Amino acid sequence: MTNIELSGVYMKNIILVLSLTWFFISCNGVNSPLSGLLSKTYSDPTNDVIEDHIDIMSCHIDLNGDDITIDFTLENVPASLTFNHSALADNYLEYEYEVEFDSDLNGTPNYSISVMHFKPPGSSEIISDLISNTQANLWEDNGSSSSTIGASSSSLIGNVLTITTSKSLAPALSNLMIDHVFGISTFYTDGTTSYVDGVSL
Ligand SMILES: [Ca+2]
Ligand SMILES: [Ca+2]
Repeated sequence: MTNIELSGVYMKNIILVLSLTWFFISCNGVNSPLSGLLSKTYSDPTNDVIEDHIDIMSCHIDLNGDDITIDFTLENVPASLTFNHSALADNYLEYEYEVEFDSDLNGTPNYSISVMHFKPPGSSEIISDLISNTQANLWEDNGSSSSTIGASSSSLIGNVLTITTSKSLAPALSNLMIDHVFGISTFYTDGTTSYVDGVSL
């Protein structure tokens, strides 16, 4: 026991060195090398959700250049959809097309880009097109809360929903790679039943 006690400081130093070595290896990505990919097309089965307008067939993410461009190819997006379902409570999420990023690779997403619609208080049901009734934004997620930090733009051509976001909205966006993609999903509710689709990464 005496020898172990005498060498306690030495052991602590060894543990410190090993810890620092692990830390630097982790920081350098040696344990999980990053691909460096800046674009990727993700495929998803068709008809794995009954609502065609949120059924992802593929999602292309392009991180080249000054913008982040996301193309959701959906099974079928009708020219008109129902918004502000009477069965849905005020302020609840009704539509969402979202890509989440984990920019610091700590296992928790901290940015997301989405097209969404929340039912405004006191609103009535309307039947209208997806783009003019949804908001497109960059969100920053801080654990329990999320806040918009800038506007994205969105368009729908055929069944392809495109969301474009300037990297200038947040410094961390400039370093994003495909490795940082954390989740790709869609959501829709009619106020009674909720539907989701998501891509397996
Ligand atoms: Ca699908
Ligand atoms: Ca993170």
